[in-house]
Amino acid sequence: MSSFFQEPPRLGNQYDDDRVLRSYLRRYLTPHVLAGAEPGLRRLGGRAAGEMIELAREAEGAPPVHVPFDPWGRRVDEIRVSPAWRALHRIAAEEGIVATAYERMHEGARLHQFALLYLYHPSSAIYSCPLAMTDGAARVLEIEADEELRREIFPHLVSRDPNEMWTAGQWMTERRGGSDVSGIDTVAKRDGDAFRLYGNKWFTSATTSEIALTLAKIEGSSELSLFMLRLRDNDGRLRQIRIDRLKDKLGTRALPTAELALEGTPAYLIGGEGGGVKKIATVLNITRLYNACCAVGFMRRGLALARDYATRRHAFGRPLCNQPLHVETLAKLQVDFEASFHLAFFAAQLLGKQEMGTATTQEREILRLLTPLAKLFTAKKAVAVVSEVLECFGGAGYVEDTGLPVLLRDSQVLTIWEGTTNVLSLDLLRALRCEDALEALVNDLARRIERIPAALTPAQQSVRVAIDQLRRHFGGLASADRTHIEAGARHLAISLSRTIAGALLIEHAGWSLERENDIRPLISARRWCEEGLVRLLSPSESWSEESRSIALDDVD
Ligand code: MFK
Repeated sequence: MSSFFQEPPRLGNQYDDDRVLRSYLRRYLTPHVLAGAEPGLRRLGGRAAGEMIELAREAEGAPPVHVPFDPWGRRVDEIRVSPAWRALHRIAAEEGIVATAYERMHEGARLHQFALLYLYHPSSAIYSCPLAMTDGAARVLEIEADEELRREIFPHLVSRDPNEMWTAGQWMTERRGGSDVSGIDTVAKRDGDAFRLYGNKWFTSATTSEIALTLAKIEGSSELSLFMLRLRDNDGRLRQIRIDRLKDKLGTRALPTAELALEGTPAYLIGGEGGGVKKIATVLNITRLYNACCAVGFMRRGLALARDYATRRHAFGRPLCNQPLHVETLAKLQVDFEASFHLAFFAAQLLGKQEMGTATTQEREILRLLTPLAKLFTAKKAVAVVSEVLECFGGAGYVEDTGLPVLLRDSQVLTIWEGTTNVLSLDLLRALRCEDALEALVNDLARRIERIPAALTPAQQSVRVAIDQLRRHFGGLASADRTHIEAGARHLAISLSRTIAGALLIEHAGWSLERENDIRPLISARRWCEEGLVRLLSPSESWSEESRSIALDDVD
């Protein structure tokens, strides 16, 4: 009998082991704030490498079940979830994953919260999804809801008590689509001071939540308005909601996602009639940044596992960590991860400032641009990085009970959920309509790379050239037609993201070299910029009959 077996990868404390996170927090949180935050970060870093991994595995292994009827034929539409899923809710509340952002004890509250989310997410079986929507709902209620509703609902959304904390859904998607929400058919009929909603929702994640935000047209109006639904009665039963079925998804299997019908569900109008898309955009902008944070969380988890494994796995007579090509592969993944990390956490910082009322006009404009960019760029990178991580494990990366394939299946949702890459590239064009936004951004980037260590001069030059190219390209768009502009939007979005990440990496590398005497951020910054930052298509390149002829060759 063969005695050969492979050593599994092991995880240490996910806070203590994370050089990139710790360096970033040291830089941007005051020593006093960091000292207050660290015990919680360290505790969660331990839980994320221990009990949460087991809970996530259990929750994945016991996906939610829809029970439409009770034994006597009465319609109940219960969704049964595993005890492990409920335990992940408890941990989220205890660790203040949502609450931290709303306690607003200091300007770095969002940054602190994103650090918690980043540690929590990869071990949460995507409980991070209900939390994202809960956070978005808390913010929209804070801004838009009347005093009474806010007093009743808001404290539950931001509670640290697992028994008091509620989660929220965000139910926009209907049969006609999740991207083009103008096709929403749900109708809101007046019922005294409140409303009742009638319609079908095609993707409703977190169907076990207590509340949901949704869009509907008030009877007689063609405009969408924003509504809040109280989903359950005092016995926890759904109120006038029929669940048709749970979705059978590629990943996110522990998360209940349903198709359902609103059959006169009581609803509260939020923020007055009309303007529904604009109001729910507040939720989307928060969930999109959660998406970015979760994407970097997955990348970091994949790397932590692959790095540890590289020290244990021997092939061709030596460990993987002594094999040059394997080391090169891990180094490239680290660079991609660091670039993504900086994009996501820069956005978190700006969001925190905006919420504290300390952001400048320019910072608010930058945040508006950065939100779709951080979402789309990190999501694409997460799929690529995690896919490569699986390859680092060879066949083991393709075997379910190693716990590795779930990382890839779950990463794929990040490119789709809350706006696909293309929808977000088009949202970038919407954000760029504010004429000063791009200028605010490139001026900010130029300032960040003014003072740098000599070793980064070529990287600095790459960012400067990229900024010039972006400025010129953007100037040229003024005379281009809409078809050409849209066709080139993804290239523009990726080029902007790469350039922003380049500037942020350079800036942090300078700080880290000076203050931490650490050369590693400099290596990442240099390598990132060497890869090339900008690939823009001229308007004539980006839309042509040539593209059409190969894109649609079977159907044209
Ligand atoms: C985690 C596990 C999940 C499990 C599986 C889930 C699978 C996926 C399920 C899904 O279906 S997820 C899909 C979720 N859907 C989205 O994320 C929506 C994507 N679509 C968009 O974002 C569209 O761009 C949008 C709906 C916003 C387009 O709608 P409109 O009505 O054509 O937008 P319009 O007219 O340009 O903008 C209306 C207003 O909102 C404008 O303001 P003004 O009235 O003042 O001009 C816009 O500026 C504003 N606006 C739009 N997007 C904004 C925004 N403001 C701030 N931030 C934004 N992001």
